[in-house]
Amino acid sequence: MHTTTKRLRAITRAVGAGLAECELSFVERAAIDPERAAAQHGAYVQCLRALGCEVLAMPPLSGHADAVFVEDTAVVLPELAVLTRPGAPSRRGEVASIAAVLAPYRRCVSLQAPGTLDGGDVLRVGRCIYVGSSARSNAEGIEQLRVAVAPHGYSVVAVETRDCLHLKSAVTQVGENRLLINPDWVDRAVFAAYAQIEIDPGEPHAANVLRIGDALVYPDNFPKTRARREKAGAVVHALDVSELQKAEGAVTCCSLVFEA
Ligand code: CIR
Repeated sequence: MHTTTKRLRAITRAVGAGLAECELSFVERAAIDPERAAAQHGAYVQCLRALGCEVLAMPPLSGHADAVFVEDTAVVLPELAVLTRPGAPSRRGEVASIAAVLAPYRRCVSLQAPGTLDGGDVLRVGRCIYVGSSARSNAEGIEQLRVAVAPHGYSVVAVETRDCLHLKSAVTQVGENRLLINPDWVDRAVFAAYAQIEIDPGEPHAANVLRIGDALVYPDNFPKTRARREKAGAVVHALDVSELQKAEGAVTCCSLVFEA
């Protein structure tokens, strides 16, 4: 009998030459070195491979400065993929090419105007999907997500964020029942059901971690928060993503990781 084994896959998109024209909301514009950004992204992709992902690497998308941040274009669940309608109009043209890559692996449904939603606002913990109610994700987009996922047993909880771009700027999952959180940017009471580890207050951007299996992919410029995780026994892969951070990117945003 033929059996297929599922494996981890990660969609990524190479850094485009126009990254410096990116959208910025809470970060001051600073010169971005495109070659350095590409090298940092290359190391990130290598890290995903080392962690067992088959990387579905896409070429840059011309005319779309932020297209490297593929996370914002889709919410990939085991049962289906929800293609988003990103909150920034400049980013909506990124979605079609991601849909084409996802189609062999998942049934895809699309959010419709006037709904908007960025994948960076979506934090799934088991069957609960928290969605940042942010400048990028509106009530209509969150409601459409709820309708799409409810038949599969997921609940959707809208969460207010403040002073940050996305919900996952403020909180991500670092363990089975454990979150890393910046309580200045999101109300920690919303996540009272989980163990919470606070970021070091001197590292406000440190809450965004990419968890692959038990490993954590993490920027190398948050040493104090990282030390807290390592002390607790976490395996942390620290990467220099400083040029991507200038584009208000972080580690979750550069991939869509799923099993298929
Ligand atoms: C933007 O503002 O849309 C991009 N410059 C950064 C997007 C980062 N996305 C993410 O963290 N999910």
